[in-house]
Parts: sequence; structure tokens; C-alpha cells
Amino acid sequence: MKRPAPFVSLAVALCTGALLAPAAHAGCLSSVGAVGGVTDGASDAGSATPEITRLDVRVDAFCHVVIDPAIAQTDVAPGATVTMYVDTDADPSTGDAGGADRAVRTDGVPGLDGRSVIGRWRRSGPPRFVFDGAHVGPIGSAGFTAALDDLGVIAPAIGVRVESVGAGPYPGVDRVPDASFFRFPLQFETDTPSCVVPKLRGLRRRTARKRLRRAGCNYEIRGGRGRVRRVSHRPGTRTTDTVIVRCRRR
Ligand SMILES: [Ca+2]
Ligand SMILES: [Ca+2]
Repeated sequence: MKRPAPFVSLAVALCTGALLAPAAHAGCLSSVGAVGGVTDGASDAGSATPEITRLDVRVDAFCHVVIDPAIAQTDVAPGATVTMYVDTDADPSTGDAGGADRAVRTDGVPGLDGRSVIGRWRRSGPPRFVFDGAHVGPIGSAGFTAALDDLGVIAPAIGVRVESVGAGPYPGVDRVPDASFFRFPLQFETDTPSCVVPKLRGLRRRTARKRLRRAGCNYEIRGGRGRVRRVSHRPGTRTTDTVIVRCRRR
């Protein structure tokens, strides 16, 4: 039976420092509607680059978020892209170099709109976003809407940035914000959020991943193909944090 958990609130997060410590990934039951946004120059992109003039973020009462960059042109031109990056755990040490854990890309090619799926950051192999996540709904000329759960949001705030890249051999770039993320606070209620960390040390990477999944833990496995050498939590710990597992060959 599911137990209701207390509201995840920005106020609580600011008091406890939870903004820096990822909370549990748990199913979102309800959220508090909020809107926010940031404006950007209307002529700071190249002529062949989608000109972003504003980034709007909204959350409704039913655990859905809208990320909607306003593009001066009617549509994203063929060959150009608009990519929205989201730091879902308010943790700059996870995800890409900027801390983004998810991305949704809009391509200016009919029928190949990357906006239809969520990309997840992969460290294994060449680090990159792999667009194999949940489907999202298109909003405006380049934005999208998705469930907080599908986006993998686990913190009482998300970071959002959007980047457009123009077509042609010398593509221009427009970024909003110009540096870092637009931080957007969230309030949402989740179901039971914790996992009990299994024994992992000495296990092969694949086996460790299976055990973490079975335990319902948020986790991140770092390092190569070797065995588990270090774990951020002791076995048996009940936690809502992301369990960091480090593997290496002897
Ligand atoms: Ca701009
Ligand atoms: Ca992150």
C-alpha cells in the first residue's frame, strides 16, 4: 500500500540543504502550479540560427512541466536544432559537464523531430545524450510538455537551459540563459520514496545494477567495467538519495 509522503517544498529544501542533496525518485502524486521565465536578446543569434527571445517554464497541478522557448522565426529552419537541457536533480556533479541529466531536441526536419522523446545522459561509452526515453508532447515551435516522472525529476528545483544551433557550415549558437541554468523551484507530493541499499561491493557492474533496480534505488554507476569498489551508502541503509557506485578493475 502506498504511503503519502510530505510535500517536497522549496522552503524545506532551503532550510535543510536538500537542494544540493538529491531527494528520492518517486511517483509524483500532485504538484503546485507555478510559472517562470527569462528573457533573452532578440538579435544575438546568427542569421541562420533560431533566435530565442524567451524561455518559459510552467508546472501544472498534475505533475506536468512545460518548457517552452520562444523562437523569433515561426519554425526551426531545416538543419537547425533547438535543444532543451534539464538538470533534474539540482546536482551539477551528475549529468553532462553543465549538470544536465535530460535533454529534448527539436530538429528543423519534418518527420525527424527529436522533441518526441527524452534524451538521457549516458556516461558509458562516449558520454552523450541518448534519445530513447519517454515520449513528450510538442508545445509551440520548439518546446515540449512531459510528466515530471518521465523527465526523472527528483529535486525540489530543476535547472533549465536552451540552446539553438543554426544550419550551415558555420552555425551560430543562441543560449538562454547565457551561462548556467534558469533555476525553477517545484513543489510536488510523492509516494513512498526510499530504497534499502543492497550489498554491492565486489559485484560485477551488471549484477550491481540489477540489485539496485530490484531495490528501487536511484543510482549512478561510475567508472569502467570492473567490479564495485566503493558505494556511497552502507548496505542496509534506507535512503532517498542517489546511490553512487564506483567500479574499476583491480
Ligand atoms: Ca536570443
Ligand atoms: Ca544533474
